[in-house]
Amino acid sequence: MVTHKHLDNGFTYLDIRNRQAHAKVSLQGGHVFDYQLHDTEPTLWLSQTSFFHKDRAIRGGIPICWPWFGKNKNDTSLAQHGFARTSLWKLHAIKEINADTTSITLELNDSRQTRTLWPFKFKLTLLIIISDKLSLTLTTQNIDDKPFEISEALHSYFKVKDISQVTVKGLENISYIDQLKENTISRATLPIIINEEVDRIYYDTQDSCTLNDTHRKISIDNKGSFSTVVWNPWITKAKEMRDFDDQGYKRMLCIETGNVLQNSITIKAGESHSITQIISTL
Ligand code: TA6
Repeated sequence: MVTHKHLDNGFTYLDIRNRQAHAKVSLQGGHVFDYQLHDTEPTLWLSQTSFFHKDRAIRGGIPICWPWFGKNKNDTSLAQHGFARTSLWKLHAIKEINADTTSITLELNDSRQTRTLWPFKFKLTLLIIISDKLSLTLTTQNIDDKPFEISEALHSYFKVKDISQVTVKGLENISYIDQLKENTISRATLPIIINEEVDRIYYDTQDSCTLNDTHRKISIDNKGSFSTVVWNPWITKAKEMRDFDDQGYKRMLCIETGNVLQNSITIKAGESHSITQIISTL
């Protein structure tokens, strides 16, 4: 069942329920901001102080970082992570495939406003499949007459019981850029543990990884992605962000499927590229 609902402040969203799961998706930002299997804790983390406002990305769920990840390399005054996550998307299709599976397709097209930020014609499609797994496929179509380069991420916030008990397996022995140490290159031989601020871009990897929590595992599989970003703001950074509740860092970890920095993608005129993240809560 898919119903249109709204928060007390009028923020509207789609409420999706089927035999397997419940999810919430806002057209504002093309943003999945809740997903959970029935009778379990949400798989995605949502800040208790998130804004639900047209000019701000929801803090949590899966923000869409596109057509650039991080700062825009040509104009650092532009909003970090691009404009897709603060744009109003169009609802293209709702398909209740069966009792266990629902798909939602959202679309974002270029406009005069987007072209002032990024001078290209595009069609962006987000296919969200909600079942016992959550799958997001972001497809970029270049409908311009010249190639363009994008960097992108499905910036997923996962909910954990206690960050100090979490490990992430699958990224051992893969080089990463440490965004907290002047982008030095490093690699770890052991699974990731989080006991301080972490902001790492693992690159040239298509590997899946698994978030091991005390009471469950969350596996993250990718298609069309060559970068994985792992982020936890820890204490100080969490306090600095108004839309990030101060204790929230203990209950979340971002594992982001993307194509970032040297893994940026150039799409020729008339061609397209897709990136997929598949989330399984085990
Ligand atoms: O997740 C990686 C990252 O680029 C971090 O450096 C941090 O800035 C995070 O994204 C959140 O960015 P935001 O613009 O949503 O506050």
